[in-house]
Amino acid sequence: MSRGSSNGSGGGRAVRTDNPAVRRARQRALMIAVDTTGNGSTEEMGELLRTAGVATVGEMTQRRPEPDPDRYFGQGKLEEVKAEIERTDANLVACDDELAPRQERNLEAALGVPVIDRTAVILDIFADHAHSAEGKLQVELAQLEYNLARMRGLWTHLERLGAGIGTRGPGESQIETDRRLARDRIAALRRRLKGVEQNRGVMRSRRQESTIPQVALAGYTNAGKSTLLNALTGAEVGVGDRLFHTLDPTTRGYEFEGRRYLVTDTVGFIEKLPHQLVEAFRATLEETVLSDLLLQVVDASSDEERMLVQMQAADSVLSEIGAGDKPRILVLNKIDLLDADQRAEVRIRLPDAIPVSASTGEGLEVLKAEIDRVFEDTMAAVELFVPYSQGARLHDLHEVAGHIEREDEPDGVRVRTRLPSGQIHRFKDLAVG
Ligand SMILES: Nc1nc2c(ncn2[C@@H]2O[C@H](COP(=O)(O)OP(=O)(O)OP(=O)(O)O)[C@@H](O)[C@H]2O)c(=O)[nH]1
Ligand SMILES: [Mg+2]
Repeated sequence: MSRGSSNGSGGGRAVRTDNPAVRRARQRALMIAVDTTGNGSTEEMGELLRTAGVATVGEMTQRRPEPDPDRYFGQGKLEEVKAEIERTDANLVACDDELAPRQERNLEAALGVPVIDRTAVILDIFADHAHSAEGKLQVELAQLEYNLARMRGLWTHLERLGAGIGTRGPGESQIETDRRLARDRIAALRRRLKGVEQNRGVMRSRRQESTIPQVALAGYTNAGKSTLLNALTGAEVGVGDRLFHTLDPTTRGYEFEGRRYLVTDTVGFIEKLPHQLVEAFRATLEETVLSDLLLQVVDASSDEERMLVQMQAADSVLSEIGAGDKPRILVLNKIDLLDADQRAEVRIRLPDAIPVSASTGEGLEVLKAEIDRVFEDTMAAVELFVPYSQGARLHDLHEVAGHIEREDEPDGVRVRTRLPSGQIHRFKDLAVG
């Protein structure tokens, strides 16, 4: 692919804003994106920037089979970007892809303003939203790993700035020292995280030993998972109209027709979630893997294409963390924002999905009944004998079992019931026959 061939070729588009609030914003980004498919959207990157507190003053996309390995865009297109930076008074360029350190360096040299990539923006949002000790450690680890790869680039940049004014730039030894410090810190963070994870592991295994069915909320960030947790269980988890509002897992319970359920809300998904974050948040995401059932929450008010993209993003993260095969219920949230025609349309398009509104409470009883039904489906018939000496286990049984048929005998109780497949092993010693 000759770099020149893409110069100024019609694929680009530019938008500008005259919104005074945007013109006043301190960080004013010109967004750049390579569109490899011809129908790529920069909407998500715009939302990420908004969440990070950066105004978008314009965007330029270039249609090409893949980004230029050295400078992301073609040389001619970069000239256009430069002109656009002038015209929009941008003080930052934000790239809707993860840039190789070399691409980032070359772009900064060519454009004369700082260049940030998609991963840096997401890391920044996570850093801002992390509240728990564990969340903070996870984010710091992800940031260090991201920075380690770029450190040489960073110092080269500083050296260049220092050149000519008599300052001595940090030499190779300084770079090496910094890399070593970063690696030491990474190792220390990993150790501390392990400690925190073990702690949470204890709580988790206690929860798992309990016989209560575990439901995990999964889905695209901002789909309304936390709002749904609150609506189902009466919890008061924070909710916000921004991406990645929730980073820490929260578990709460509710009861439906005498059976108790635990619901866990955790970090949301996005397209191209940086692998450093998937790695760092693996333990948090595992809450999802260990559940019995997933509620995949989708924002029904986004248009059809966005909805598909969001469902695919969730699918790919779920399979990456090993939860691809879990029993799943698709939940179409924010149905209150749809009119009758739109509702009819999504019903045809996604007939198995349960439409709800976490805000108004519409559809929640149907959803609870569906959760109950899916659990019933995973159940198998068992016959048990519970000696009177182990009477407490009848109580355990009542927590998980469906309808229980019991017959009192001289030494204990004969029980016929159905148990969720994941729970059968806990009562194996009582099995009859
Ligand atoms: N109209 C309407 N808005 C909703 C509904 N559910 C949630 N929202 C709004 O959608 C936004 C995101 O809700 P959250 O519950 O924070 O979403 P989340 O999926 O937990 O998002 P993250 O934690 O960022 O991954 C908030 O502004 C909510 O008020 C709903 O059923 N109807
Ligand atoms: Mg949330």
